[in-house]
Amino acid sequence: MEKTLNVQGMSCGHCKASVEGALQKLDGVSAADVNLEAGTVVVSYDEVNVTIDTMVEAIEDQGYDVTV
Ligand SMILES: [Cu+2]
Repeated sequence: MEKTLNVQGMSCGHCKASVEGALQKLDGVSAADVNLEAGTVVVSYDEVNVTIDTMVEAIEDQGYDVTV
């Protein structure tokens, strides 16, 4: 599955790395790619092992707001 999440507050390469790293640490996430200009992250994941809620929480834990 692939899902695009809208993430508020990402402004630089550090933000990109934080969000991508938090997602890639999760079981079931195979890839995460932040687009800073668009304010989005595209996540490739296995829905058997991870939920959208878990991904949202992981991003929020880094200090960013998410809209699905
Ligand atoms: Cu930043």
